[in-house]
Amino acid sequence: MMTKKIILDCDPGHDDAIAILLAHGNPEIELLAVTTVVGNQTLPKVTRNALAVARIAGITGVPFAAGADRPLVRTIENAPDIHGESGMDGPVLPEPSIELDSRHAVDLIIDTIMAHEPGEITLVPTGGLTNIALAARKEPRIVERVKEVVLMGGGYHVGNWSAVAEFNIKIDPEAAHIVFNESWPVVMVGLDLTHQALATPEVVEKVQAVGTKPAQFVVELLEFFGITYKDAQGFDSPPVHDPCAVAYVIDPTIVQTVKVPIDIELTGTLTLGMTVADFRAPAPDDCTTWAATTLDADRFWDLIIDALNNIGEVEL
Ligand SMILES: [Ca+2]
Repeated sequence: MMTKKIILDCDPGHDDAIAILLAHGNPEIELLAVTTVVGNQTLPKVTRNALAVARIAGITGVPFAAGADRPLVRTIENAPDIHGESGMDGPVLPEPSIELDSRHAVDLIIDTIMAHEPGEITLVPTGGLTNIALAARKEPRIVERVKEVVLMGGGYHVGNWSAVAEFNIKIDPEAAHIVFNESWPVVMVGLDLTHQALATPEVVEKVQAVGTKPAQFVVELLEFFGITYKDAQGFDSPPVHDPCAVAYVIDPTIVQTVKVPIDIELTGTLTLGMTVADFRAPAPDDCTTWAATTLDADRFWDLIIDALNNIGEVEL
């Protein structure tokens, strides 16, 4: 089987943690590197969380590297109201058992892409786009070598960090502007899609039934996430955003997309960080952006359960 090689750039983060587990546990994905970026919490916190997830999932032999500790231009915004003070509140986290790669995340991303053939690697950012923008600026040759950028962020008719802007885009809109305007294909797996990935009580029960420590970890993540999403955003069940981007890479028939020009608002007084999608059809020939529209939620959750079954029991 041809595996799909990805670099996961993330800010764990409850849903980032589940994205890491899905990428590790799905046989079609080859996880080449995990990089971290400031976002849901400070860089030291999200990096520590990523390493803890590696231990919980039994991930070894995959480099983890820390990246940007602040956005390109803006002051740091974190999301403790959603993810808690640690960035991954809920489960008790083990001490990490692997060491961070000594490289900056941007250099690990560049080195990994340049060491592979053009068209081999998909970038999967599930946090702010600071690292990805810096990598594109530091080594512009990566842009034509990357197969596509499949990112969780944005939304074409809904926001969560303002009326019209999503957190990952809003916290570093200049970085997002760089990423969306490069010539690589960008698939925006935004809130319109991820709000269909709801961890209902039935879903949590299925995860619990897997009966392993990694599955129990996911249950505890979802329980905490459920409480904050109810309190802060009024959701009955929390939307599990980040693994939707990984699911698209695994099987694009689970996440439908439409080709549509998308750009990032940098100057709006009410709309800063909005992902402005121009749905006046048809999309022009030079359009390189897609927006995710419709999720097959049953098959999405099956992927999560299958990944947990593949990971099996992990002794801490
Ligand atoms: Ca994230």
